[in-house]
Amino acid sequence: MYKRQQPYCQAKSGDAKHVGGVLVTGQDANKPVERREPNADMTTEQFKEAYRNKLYSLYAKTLEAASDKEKYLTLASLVRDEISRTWLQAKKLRAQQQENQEKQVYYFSIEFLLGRMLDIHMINLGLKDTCERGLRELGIELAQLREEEEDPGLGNGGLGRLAACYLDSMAALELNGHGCGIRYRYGLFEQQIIGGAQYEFPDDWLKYGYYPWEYRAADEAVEVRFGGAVRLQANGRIVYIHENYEAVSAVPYDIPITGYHNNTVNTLRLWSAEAELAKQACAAGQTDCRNTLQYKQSLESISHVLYPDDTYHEGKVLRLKQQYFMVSAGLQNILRDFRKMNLPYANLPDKVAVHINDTHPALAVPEMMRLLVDEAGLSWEDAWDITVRTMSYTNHTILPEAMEKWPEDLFRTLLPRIYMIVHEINERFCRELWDKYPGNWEKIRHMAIIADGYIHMAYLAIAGSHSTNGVAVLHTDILKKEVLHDFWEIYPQRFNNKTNGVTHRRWLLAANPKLASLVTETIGEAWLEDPCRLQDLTQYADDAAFQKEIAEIKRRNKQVLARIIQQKNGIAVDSDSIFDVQVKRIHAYKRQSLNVFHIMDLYQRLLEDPDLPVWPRTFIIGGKAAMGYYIAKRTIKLINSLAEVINNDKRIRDKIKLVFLANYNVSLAETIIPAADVSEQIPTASREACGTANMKFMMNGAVTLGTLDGGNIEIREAAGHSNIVTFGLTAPEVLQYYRQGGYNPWDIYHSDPRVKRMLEKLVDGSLSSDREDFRAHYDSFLHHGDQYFVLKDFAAYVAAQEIINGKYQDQKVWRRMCIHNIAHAGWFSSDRTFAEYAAEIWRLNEAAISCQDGCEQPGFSPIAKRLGTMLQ
Ligand code: 26V
Repeated sequence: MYKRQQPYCQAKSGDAKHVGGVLVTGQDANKPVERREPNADMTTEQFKEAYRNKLYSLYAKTLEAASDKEKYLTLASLVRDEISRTWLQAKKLRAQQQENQEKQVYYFSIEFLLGRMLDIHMINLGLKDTCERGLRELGIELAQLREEEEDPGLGNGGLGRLAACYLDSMAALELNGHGCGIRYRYGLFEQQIIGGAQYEFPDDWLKYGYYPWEYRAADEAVEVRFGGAVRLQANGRIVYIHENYEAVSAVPYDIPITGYHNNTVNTLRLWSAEAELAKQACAAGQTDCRNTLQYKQSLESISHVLYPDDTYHEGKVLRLKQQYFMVSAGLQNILRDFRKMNLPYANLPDKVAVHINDTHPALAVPEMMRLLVDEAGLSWEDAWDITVRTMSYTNHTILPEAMEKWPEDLFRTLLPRIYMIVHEINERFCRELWDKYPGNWEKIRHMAIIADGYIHMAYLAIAGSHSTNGVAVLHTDILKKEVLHDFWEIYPQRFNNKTNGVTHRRWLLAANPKLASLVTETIGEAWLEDPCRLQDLTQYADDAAFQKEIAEIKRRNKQVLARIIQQKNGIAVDSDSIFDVQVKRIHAYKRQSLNVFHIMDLYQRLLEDPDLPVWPRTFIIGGKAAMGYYIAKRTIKLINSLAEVINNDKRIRDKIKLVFLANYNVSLAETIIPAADVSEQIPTASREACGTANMKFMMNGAVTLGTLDGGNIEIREAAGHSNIVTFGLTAPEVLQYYRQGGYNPWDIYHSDPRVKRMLEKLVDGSLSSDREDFRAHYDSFLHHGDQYFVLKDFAAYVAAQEIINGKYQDQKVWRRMCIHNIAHAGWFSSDRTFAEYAAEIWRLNEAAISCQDGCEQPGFSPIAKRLGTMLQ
C-alpha cells in the first residue's frame, strides 16, 4: 500500500549525468560535466577590490570603520549586482520564451518562508569560495556577516517552507516557475521566553529594508477592488458593473530566485498593498482628503501582517481581504502577460499553470472567471473550461478544524461580484451532482460549495481545478477514502499524490558544508544536480573510515549547537550525549507532550537508579505556539518548567538535559538539524499530512523516531525498516477510534503506574508552584478523552526510546543507520517532487513524453528533455 509510485532514485541502467544543467543519458553521459559557474573566473584579488570599492561607494567608509551590518550589506550588494546581471539575461530569455510561447507555472501561496538568501545565492552563482577566501584575506569572517541578514519569516511552518523549497527546485530545474504571494510588513512574531512562557514581539524584518534581495516594480502595479455593489446592465448581453468599491494598489516587489549553477533567475513576486489610488482620488477631489490618512491605513493594513496562526480564524475579514488581494493581483498580472502573446484565451491552459497552495488562494477560481467573463467577454462555459484546465490545487491537511470556510454574509459584502460567481459555480456544481445522484439531497448538501451559510474553500478548489493532490501517500489515501471521498468518487482522475520534498541545496549543501564536502569527496559531485546519486553512499555504510568521518562531522556540528545553547540558554550540554530533537510548531497533534512524558519518566527512573544504563541525552525542543492557542502555550511553559527541574538536579549526574530553544526559524533550523542524532516525528498517526522536517533530518544523518504517519512511512521505505524506529497506533487504528470510539484514557491511567505518576505530577506542584499551570493538560488527557492518543501511545514510545538507546550504544550500528538515511534522502529532494508536479500536473513535459530517446529534434526545451529523463 505504501510503495513508492515513482521509480525515481532507483538504480538506473547507464548512469545519468548532468551536462550544462541538462540531465542526459547514454553516450553523452560520458562527456565531462561542464557546469556553468558564472563567476568561476573571478579571482580573489578582483573580489577584494570590488568589495572595497562597494564599501566606499555605499558608506564612504574604510573597512576598519565599517560595522558588521555595513560589511554584510556590502557583500550582499555585490551579490545583488551579479544577480541583476544574470536576471536581466533571464528576463530577456523569458520574453523570448513568451514569444516562443513556452508554458509558465505560477505557484500561488499565502506564505513563503524563504530563510536567509546570501549563502544560497553565493552557492548558486558559484561565488561562495571566492567570497569566503577574499573576505578572510580582508580579515572578515563570512560566518559573522551571515548573522547580519534578516530571516524573513513570511510563513508559519511547513506549508510556507515547502513553497520556498519549491521555488529553489524550480530554478534549479530551469523550469519557468514563479511564486506569487504577499509582502507582509511584519512576518511571524518573534518568540521570547520569559519566565518559561512564550511572549510575542513584532517581527520587524523590514527595519533596514530588504534592499539586497528585492526590486520594487511600481510600474507594474494593478488595482484590486473591495466592497461596493454590482449593477447589471443589459446591452445585447448582460454586463456586470462593479461600483462604489474601494480600490487598493497592489505593488509588486520581485525577489530573484537563482538556480544552481545554471544562470536561471526566476521571480517570486510579492504584492504590497499601497494607497496610491487613495492619494490620487484625494488630489483629484474625488474623496474627502481629511479621511485620506485613515483610509490609507485601512487599505495598507491588508499586507500589514502575516496571520501568526496555524489555527483557523473563522470570519477574519482581513484574512479574506489578503487572500483576494493576492489572487486578484497575481491573476491580473498573468493575464496581462498572456495577452502579449496575442493568442486566443482558449490557449491559456497550454501556456499558463496556476497552482493553488492549500485553500488560501482558492479565490483564484472565481477571480479567473471574473476576469475571463466580465473583462474578456468570454461565455461562462468557455471561461469555466479554461479555468479548470489552468488551475491545480494541493491539500495540506485533513484536520477538520483546519478546513477553511467563510461566512456567506461577510463574503458577499467584501467581494460582491466574486460572491455572485461562486454562487453560480455552486448552482452548476449542484446540478451536476443532481444528475449523478438524483434525489440524494443529503449527499448534495454535504458536497455543496455553499451550504449552511458558509463557503467551503476546499470544495471550491476541487471543483474549479483539474488536479487535487495530497502531500504523502498515506495522506492522499485518507483524502480519497475518507475526508474527500465523495469528491474522489465523482472526479477520481483529478486526485493524485505528490509526496513533499525539501531542497538538498539549502538543507545539506548550505546548512551542513562539512557533510556535503565529505559526500562530494566520497562519491563525486553528481549528487548536487541529481540527488539520487546519494545512493552511491550505501557502499560505504560499513566502511570504518567513512563511518568515523561521519561521526566526527556530527560531533563538530553538535559542538557548534552546544555553544549556541550555552549562549542562549546558559545551559552546558555534553556534545557526546545523544542530541534528541523535536523542532516544529507546537501543536497538540504533534505531541510535544508525549516527548515531555518520556523525559519525565526517564528522569524518574534515573532518580530511582542513577546507574541506569542509559547513554547521556540532550533533549532539544523548539517551536512557536499560535498566540491564541492556550494549551500549546502552556506546553512551552511545561517544557521549560521541567527543564528547570531536570537541569538543576545534581542527583542525575548530568545524564539528561532538556533545552527549549526560543524563536525557532529557518536560520536556527539550519544549525539545529545538522547537529541532531535523533529526529522526533511523533504526531498522532493520520494527523500530519506529510511533514518536511523529517526529510531534512534524514538528509543530515539523523535517525527518525516516529509514528507511521505522513512522510515517515515513505522514509521507512526508502531508508530501510532497520534504519528508522517506529512505534504506536497506525492511521487505520486511529481512524477507527475516531469513527467508533472505544478508547478510554482512564484505562491507561489505572493500568500503567508510570502514566498515573506523571499525570499527578502535572498538578501536584512538582513542576510549578502554581498547581493550575498544567491543569489544562491534565484535563485534556483525562477528562476530554485524550484526543491525540498520547497516553495510549506512551508505552510504545518508551519502548521505542529504549531501542534508540540500545542502538546508539553500538556506534557501528548507529553510524550505519545514519549513512543509510543520508544515502536514501535523494528521493526526498524537492527536485523530485517538482519534476513530478511539472510532468503530471502542469504537463510541462508533454514534449518529453513523446520523445523519450534522445529528444534531439529542434524545438524541444532542455526542461522537457530533463524531466523526461528524471521520471523514467
Ligand atoms: C491548520 C490548523 C488550523 C486549525 C487548527 C489545527 C491546524 C493545524 C495545522 C494547520 C495548517 C494546515 C496547513 C499546513 O500547514 N499543513 C502542513 O503542510 C506541510 C507541507 O505540505 C506538511 O508537511 C504538514 O504535514 C502539514 O501540517
